[in-house]
Amino acid sequence: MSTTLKEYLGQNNTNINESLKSVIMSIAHGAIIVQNKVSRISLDDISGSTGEINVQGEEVQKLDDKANNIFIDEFRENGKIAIIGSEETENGVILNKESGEYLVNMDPLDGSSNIDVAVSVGSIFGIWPRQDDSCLNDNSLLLEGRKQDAAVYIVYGSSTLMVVATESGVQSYTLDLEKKEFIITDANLKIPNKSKYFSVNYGNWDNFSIKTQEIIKDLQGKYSLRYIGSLIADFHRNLLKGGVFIYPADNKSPNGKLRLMYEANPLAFIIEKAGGIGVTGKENILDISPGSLHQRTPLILGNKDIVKNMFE
Ligand code: P6P
Repeated sequence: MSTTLKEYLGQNNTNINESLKSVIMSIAHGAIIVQNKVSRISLDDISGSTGEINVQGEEVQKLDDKANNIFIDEFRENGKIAIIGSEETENGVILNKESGEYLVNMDPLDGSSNIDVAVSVGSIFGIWPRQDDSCLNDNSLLLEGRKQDAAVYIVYGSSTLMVVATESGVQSYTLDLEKKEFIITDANLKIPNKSKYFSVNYGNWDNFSIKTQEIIKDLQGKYSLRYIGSLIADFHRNLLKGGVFIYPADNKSPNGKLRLMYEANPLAFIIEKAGGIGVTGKENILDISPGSLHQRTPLILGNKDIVKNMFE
């Protein structure tokens, strides 16, 4: 008998309060809508860019915009979210000053530069409890990753998967397209002890520090290289099969490329609950005291035994 996300969250052993459950269900509902858009991108003429440049200085893909609006609408309807930070919006979006209990930082569509070639893309969410009832602004969103109550990502790939991490552990769900329900497929997801892969963009080799080049050379020959160029796809494979994802600081990106609040923090939370670790090379991602909503960070995610030895 297949257990749906709603049924699993309704069980007593999840120690997730009703408001947090409703936020996770809103993400699931938005993901079902986004999955349909992703699968029809060329049929509905929503491929390519809007012609605008976002706060990151990157071309906005039409589906970035749509995914952003779909999730913001879901969270507005939910009523439990006070404010949202998004890769696609320069400032936080205030939704509910009065009854908002949570704040969400999200990358509504990660990897969208790959979407026109049918490579897996994803949505990433960090969910924090609102810290106090004082005024809501961008600074309300800048909380350490360790303070998250939950983190969620969706992979829109050969199947559509949703991974949910809370204090009680990590679960994965697969979307049943006929029933339009997420069905649990792993109730206690853990990163395998043995690593199989390492993921890095060798195209940046000349920009890497000597230390980074030495670290990567040490991985060569021990593990197979897999690099899709879509963070969520590379992360999900390494989480399920064992492996290390490396996007370090380099001469081109001195602070790293990936964003702390809505990429590194949620994924570092998830991998730590699954038995792995997320670091910058100097410190644990989850301990960083954020300075700004779109700040970037070096990001290494993977098996503890490999990642810890890398930078000692
Ligand atoms: P590069 C996609 O554009 C993205 O933001 C992540 O999904 C991915 O991990 C990274 O950039 C890839 O960057 O420099 O290797 O193309």
